[in-house]
Amino acid sequence: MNDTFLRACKGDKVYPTPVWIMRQAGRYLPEYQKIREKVDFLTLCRTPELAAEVTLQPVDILGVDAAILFSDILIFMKPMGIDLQFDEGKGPMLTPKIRSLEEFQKLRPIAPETDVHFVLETIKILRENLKDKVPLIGFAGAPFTLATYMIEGGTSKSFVNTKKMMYSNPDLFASLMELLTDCTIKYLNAQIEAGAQAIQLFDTWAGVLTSEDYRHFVLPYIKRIIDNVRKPSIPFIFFAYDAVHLFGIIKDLHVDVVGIDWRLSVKAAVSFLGYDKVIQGNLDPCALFLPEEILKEKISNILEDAKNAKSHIFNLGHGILPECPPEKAKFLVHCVHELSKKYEPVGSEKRTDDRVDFKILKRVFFEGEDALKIEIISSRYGLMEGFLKDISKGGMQLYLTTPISMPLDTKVRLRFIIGARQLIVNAVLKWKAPTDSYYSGGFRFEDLSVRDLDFINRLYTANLT
Ligand code: 1CP
Repeated sequence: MNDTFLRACKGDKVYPTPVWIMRQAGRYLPEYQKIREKVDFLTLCRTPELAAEVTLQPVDILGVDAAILFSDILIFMKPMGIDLQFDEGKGPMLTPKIRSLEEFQKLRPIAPETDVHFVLETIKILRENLKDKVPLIGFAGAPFTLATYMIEGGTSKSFVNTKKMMYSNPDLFASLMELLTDCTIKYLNAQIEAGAQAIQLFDTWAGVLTSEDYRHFVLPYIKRIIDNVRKPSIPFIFFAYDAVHLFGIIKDLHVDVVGIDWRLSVKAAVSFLGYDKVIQGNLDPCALFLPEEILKEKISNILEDAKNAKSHIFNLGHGILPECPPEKAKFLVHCVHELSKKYEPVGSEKRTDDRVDFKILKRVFFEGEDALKIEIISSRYGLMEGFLKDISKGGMQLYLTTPISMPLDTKVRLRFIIGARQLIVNAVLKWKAPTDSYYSGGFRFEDLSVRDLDFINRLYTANLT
């Protein structure tokens, strides 16, 4: 199976960069439209053989590196007691609107195995069909986004009824969020049980809240979902749309991947979210209307920016538009695969046992000498603290204050992070026996260019606060 997507989710730098497209099964594909001529959208979602067929279409037609279950975030509204209709061109319509305690009390929690058995069957069919192809992503809508549809009765511009309930009846709003959180946890775990190999949580309307309100009214529920769904073997992707102002909150979520929309450059997003994050995104869906040469340049810029991220999964910054020519989507996938190959390390760069980020905190005196206090994130050993000394062209000394047992000779890929700048070098660590207060070892740099050396020299003179 092509596992580039799953490996990238877990933080491996993968070449070529994996790519999938939000709403990749959809109206822009004539093959999808052909099926939709015969059945309406909800029937399509509720018929496992057909839902599986349209899920597979973009995998076969575009060559994407992941499949996403064909369904909708609103699919469990009906079992909750809400009538859902999709009228052509109008988007979803939900009745009754949930605006009072009486309406809320009529809602039912879902039992995925019976209420949305068709989704679970679709997943099973897909896993069988995708065996030698690509991994399958399951998904759900985040409680706030679902709540907006339930309160507004459909899509909205101002979300006035949602905010009105949030401010004037916070208890009712919290009860609705609580119920939706329970349903989402059950629903996502049922998808995992059925075979979903990664999960994406869509918080499409997160951005309409201030960061203060998001933190207060929404974040606890997001955290509860992550705590109850995320597993080491099942990467968790969090996608919030139009949410740059929420990056300070999103950055601390315990997720594997952060999906970003198209508004901010990947470079800026990485510096806000941190170099230890896997980023998914973020070409503007409208960029697919550009002439090929310019489109290629935009894709190339994103790949270049993403060099700084822990790892990168290419995607659009939001769903592909029904007007998009399918050949442009094909071109996109091809370009991502071709253009990202050049970033693959060659020769000695490939031999890495461990990947270590050194976050330089401040200059200090250590053992009577000038040193750098560092926070260390090792792909093998996790978070540690220590000091760096004797930094030179050839190598440096590392002192760890966190006890670990490490092989005597470890090949590592070191990333120095100082403010928004960073440097990646390959090194070999020769580990010495520990003393009472710290473990120490010497790094020998394997390849260090003159420019890199300059960066290292600057580490010592940098004004760290
Ligand atoms: O006419 C049609 O064929 C229906 C169009 C359509 C499709 C193809 C809708 C109606 N939903 C979907 C599928 C869908 N929806 C997927 C399938 C998997 C994929 O290929 O990506 C997914 C993941 C969704 C998720 C979804 N539905 C979201 C979150 C993602 C996002 O776009 O931000 C939201 C907000 C919805 C609600 C929804 N469903 C459909 C529409 C047109 C909308 C948006 C309405 C609005 O603007 O409020």
